[in-house]
Amino acid sequence: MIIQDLLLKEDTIVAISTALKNAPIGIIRISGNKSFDIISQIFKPKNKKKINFNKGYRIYYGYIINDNNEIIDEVLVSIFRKPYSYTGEDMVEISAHGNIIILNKIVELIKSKGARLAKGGEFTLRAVLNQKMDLTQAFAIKDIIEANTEKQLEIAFKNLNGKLSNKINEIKEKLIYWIPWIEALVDFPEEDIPPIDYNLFINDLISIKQSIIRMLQNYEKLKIYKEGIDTVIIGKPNVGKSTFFNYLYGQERVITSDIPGTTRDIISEYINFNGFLLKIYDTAGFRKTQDKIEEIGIQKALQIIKNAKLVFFLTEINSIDLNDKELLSNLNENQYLIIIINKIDKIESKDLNKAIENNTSLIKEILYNLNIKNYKIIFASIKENINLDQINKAITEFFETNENLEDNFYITDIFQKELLQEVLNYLDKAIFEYQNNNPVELILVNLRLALEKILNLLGTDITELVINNMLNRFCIGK
Ligand SMILES: Nc1nc2c(ncn2[C@@H]2O[C@H](COP(=O)(O)OP(=O)(O)OP(=O)(O)O)[C@@H](O)[C@H]2O)c(=O)[nH]1
Ligand SMILES: [Mg+2]
Repeated sequence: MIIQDLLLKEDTIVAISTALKNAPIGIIRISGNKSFDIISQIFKPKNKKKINFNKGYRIYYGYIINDNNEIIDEVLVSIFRKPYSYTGEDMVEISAHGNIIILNKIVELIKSKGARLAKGGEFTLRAVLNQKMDLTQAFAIKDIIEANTEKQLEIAFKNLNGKLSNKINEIKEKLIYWIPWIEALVDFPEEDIPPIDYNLFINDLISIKQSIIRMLQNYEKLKIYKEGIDTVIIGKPNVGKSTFFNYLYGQERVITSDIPGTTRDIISEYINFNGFLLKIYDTAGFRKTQDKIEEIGIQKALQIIKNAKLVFFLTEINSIDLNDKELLSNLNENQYLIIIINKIDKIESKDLNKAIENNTSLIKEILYNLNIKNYKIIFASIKENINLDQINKAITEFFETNENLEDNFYITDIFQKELLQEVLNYLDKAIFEYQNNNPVELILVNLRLALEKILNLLGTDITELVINNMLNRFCIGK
């Protein structure tokens, strides 16, 4: 199918919009000029009351019937008249029983009456083409569907409400203020056009640049929320790493035992920690070993440690030694380190304070010698649930101090990121041409290109690039 056909929106499209597995209810959507015609051919109302297509927002109860008058399912049919629908076109939603065989049968029937299967994101593409929303909002809808955490949802809803759109429109307005002015000066030099204050102009470009740079930085921060923050649990054998992994995961995911060297391979899971996503790795205990398999596990662990942003270093109270030191020497200064000195339940309470004091100074000395400055030390018993709240607090603090996202607008997709980078590029070029006293035309060319990318971002200007990004990234039925 060529892009032009998609832009014309002449076809009526159909798709299953709910998950493609059996469920209590499944919804099929139809959008386009033939929607009403098609539904009137395949739907038989239960109470003989015909669908009144002059009225939208109505729901009818009845049966989907095939050409042999056989009932395929008992359904509810909702009618949306253009432009008051998701796509801005005439639309029908059929709520059927959520059985995939039934849903596919209904879709086939609808196709036989002249609709074609929608491409992924095509309903939303039509919504953008019909100006029901702009492209930043379309991507927000995708983000809402795909969000894994509360934080992502919060940002997606802000974007849906137009926060990102407002920001991008601000940039657009600034460019639209200068471009025609400069054009006029170039095209009609003999006319009496007021001269441009180039200081103001350049300042404007610089302020646009700054806000774009901020958006690009936020994109990187946000990635952590989307993809999860790489978190690793390390320590000597038998100190309780896997027990801690299971605690964070919320169930017995990995084997724990009192035999040192229990975990040999790397195990990872995503966990949602109070709205933040962690990608957490359990690793093999670190020690000198003759066991080949164990050694491979240790080498793998050292690789994982390099990439981790958040590190849980576990050790056992009264067992801190040179192995701990050697393992800690693999960390780098960009990592946030939470040291858990585990198994304090093994110490009699009368000796505990003294032990904490001794172990604290031991570990601090090691950290000092390794020049590690940022860390938290927590004495705990994971098995006996002692001081786990302190661990939770330390994780929360990590997110709060490191990845604060205070803005109200965010780009969330690589497609948006790449477009903004291009805008930045053209603005730099425009500034460069000005600073080198080059002809104004050269400034203008770059400003026009920057504006073009901004219009792509908003979906005002729908190019092949925009369409491909929507069709590839969105799921079918949305
Ligand atoms: N007393 C006590 N025992 C604990 C505590 N946490 C874990 N354990 C026990 O310590 C033993 C080792 O725990 P694991 O979680 O398997 O230790 P690990 O660090 O994953 O060990 P490897 O995989 O061999 O490196 C198990 O018997 C646990 O039940 C604790 O807080 N107190
Ligand atoms: Mg283990």
